[in-house]
Amino acid sequence: APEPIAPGAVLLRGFALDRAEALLQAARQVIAVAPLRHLMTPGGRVMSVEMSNCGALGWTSSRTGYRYDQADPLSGQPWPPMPACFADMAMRAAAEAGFEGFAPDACLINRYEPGARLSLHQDRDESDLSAPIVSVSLGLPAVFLFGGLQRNERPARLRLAHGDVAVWGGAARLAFHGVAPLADGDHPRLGRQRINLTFRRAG
Ligand code: MD5
Ligand code: FE
Repeated sequence: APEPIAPGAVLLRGFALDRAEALLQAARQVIAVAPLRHLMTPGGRVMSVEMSNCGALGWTSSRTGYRYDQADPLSGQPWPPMPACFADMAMRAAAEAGFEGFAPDACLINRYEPGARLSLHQDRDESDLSAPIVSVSLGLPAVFLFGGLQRNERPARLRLAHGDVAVWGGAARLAFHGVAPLADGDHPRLGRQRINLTFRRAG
């Protein structure tokens, strides 16, 4: 059953469990073409999370800023197409959370090793902020930090485990959020890592 996290935000515990193998296999095919890499922030720091993308648009960061791009800057080629099982999962999860007709054009793949983190930020590089964001957690559990509309609000902590899907829309769409440094562990399927698939309507 969908668990409300906050206005606009819903947690679907285990929603992706029965499709996790298909998602991981498809992710492996994407990153064989568009490898995971550590991006640079505009401030000049190397991100601890490794990223890649699939779909028409991909999120990247460099000294120049954050942006969505049709091409992988590493290869100059378009990002790999979004696998059907990815788009299908995202659409079904969004519908379960009350967002009918979600059609993502961008999927960011984030890979966390123990110690990797994502500092508090807002997702605001997308042109249509009325579309939700769907995120799928795979592998080691993470402590997700869910804040308010202002950076200085102390964030709530939410454990996200293998197979959990969160849908962030409405009032939560612009909430500050992040991921605490990943605790070490050994996931039976994925070992010492967490993979997060983040589906967005970017263009
Ligand atoms: C992650 N990734 O676990 C998260 C999942 C990112 C990112 O934050 O930008 O790559 S997406 C979580 C999210 C998105 C939009 C709004 C909110 C959370 N929120 O309101 O908390 O790797
Ligand atoms: Fe984010």
